[in-house]
Amino acid sequence: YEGHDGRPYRQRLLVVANRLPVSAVRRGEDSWSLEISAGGLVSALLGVKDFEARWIGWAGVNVPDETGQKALTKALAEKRCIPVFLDEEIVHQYYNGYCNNILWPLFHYLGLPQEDRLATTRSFQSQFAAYKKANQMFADVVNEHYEEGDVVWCHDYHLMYLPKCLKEYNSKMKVGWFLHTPFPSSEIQRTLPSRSELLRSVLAADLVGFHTYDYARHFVSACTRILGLEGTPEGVEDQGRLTRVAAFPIGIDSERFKRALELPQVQQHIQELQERFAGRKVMLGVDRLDMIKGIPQKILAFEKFLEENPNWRDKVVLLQIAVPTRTDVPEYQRLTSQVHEIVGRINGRFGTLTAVPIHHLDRSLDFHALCALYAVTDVALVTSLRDGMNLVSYEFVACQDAKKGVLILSEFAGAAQSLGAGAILVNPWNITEVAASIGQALDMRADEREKRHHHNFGHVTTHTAQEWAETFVSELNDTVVEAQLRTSK
Ligand code: ADQ
Repeated sequence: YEGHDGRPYRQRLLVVANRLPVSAVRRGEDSWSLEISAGGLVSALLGVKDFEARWIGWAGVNVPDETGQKALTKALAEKRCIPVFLDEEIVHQYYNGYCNNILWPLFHYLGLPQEDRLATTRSFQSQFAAYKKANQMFADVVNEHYEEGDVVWCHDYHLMYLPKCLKEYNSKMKVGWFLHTPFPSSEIQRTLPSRSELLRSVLAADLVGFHTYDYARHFVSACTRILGLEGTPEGVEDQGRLTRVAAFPIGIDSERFKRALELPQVQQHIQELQERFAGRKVMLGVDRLDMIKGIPQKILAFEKFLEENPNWRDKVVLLQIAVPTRTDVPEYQRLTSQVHEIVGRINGRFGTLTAVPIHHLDRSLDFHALCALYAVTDVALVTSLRDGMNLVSYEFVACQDAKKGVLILSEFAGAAQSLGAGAILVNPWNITEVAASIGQALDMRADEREKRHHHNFGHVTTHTAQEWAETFVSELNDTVVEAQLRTSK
């Protein structure tokens, strides 16, 4: 294999995630069009030095027929992607059920299903069986494509059962697993009916990574309390075998944002936005519309701020951009209605014939529009109730080198550990505190803003996504070498 600069790649990196970084649309019986989602994760993994990355995952579409599967596999191969085909029933039970209805809320401290979600708990066993079956299907595809010397990196809560399946195929396979969400306190993990089986499966990996030291510590405590294993400063030991556990905080590709801001069309967009909101301070929220992002709490805090500060009412605007996700789930539908209801009430209460205090958009923005918005913002509001890291806070900072705006950041986002010194940290549940911090941010002196921005900008531009991926992969390689040394001793 050959690298970017003509040197041979040292190794292949098989990146396994629930979703491939492409959207696939069927154009005919045997033709597909593919669009690569150019997110930070993709550029990070493509940029890992000395490794040639290949992706293995679900393409997000149901392809029941063999002709379609063959054609899609061929089209994806050109993008270095390898599909795992999941049928509708498996997707329903594994993805909508076990992943999104059980693990996602649990890992964000929202607990196991109650009330209407309880119906799903009754089918818990079948959902867990589907979860294991789906993970085994991923393992089959990895095993089919694995070549000696490859490094396998599994991603996220969808694939906790995968390390075990892979090691059963080949105990010498180098397997790493990284969790993008928080790992909750062991007291929360204890409530999960399949707690031991999942922990043991993850422990089959050689390296287990989290965004923060706290999540890693929670994982080690869960293994000691629930499985009775020994936790060491390096990880978890089971009968002489060590699974290394550590924190690898993710970052973004900050150069991509810098380059975008220099484009004439983005500059033009920035100017239009500045004219549109002239005379008003711009506050911004960008989130997937998910319970964990604390959107209703954020909007209520903004209402409280307007209530207590009449002088600001016509001088500030909140732009809340919320991409709808999991729209077929009743809880998410309720959240959307709740947010619309609150926004409508506040706009009715504080709006005038010419201006409203909140612009709420239920949609995704393209990358350039997002960069322009970040650049014109005076205060960004990230009020997640829990969040593994939160990359929106990083993206905002990366686009603020000219303006040096203020970041209000939830203490329950992983990013609070890295951007805490530059941001105003808040408890998102305390609406009075968030309202006060909005006032503090809007009134902050330029020298103070500059100092805070300087701290955060330095962090975001040095701890990049590429550095994150490289550190994880090289540590995974070292882990395996160490383990081999141990056994040969
Ligand atoms: P997410 O929960 O999706 O990721 P986040 O880290 O903030 O949260 O990333 C969201 C991404 O989507 C950002 O790149 C953002 O620009 C984009 N996005 C969000 N709303 C958008 C909109 N309206 N229009 C366009 N783009 C939008 C999960 C975890 C996080 C963790 C990441 C990475 O929940 O905690 O930081 O994975 O590990």
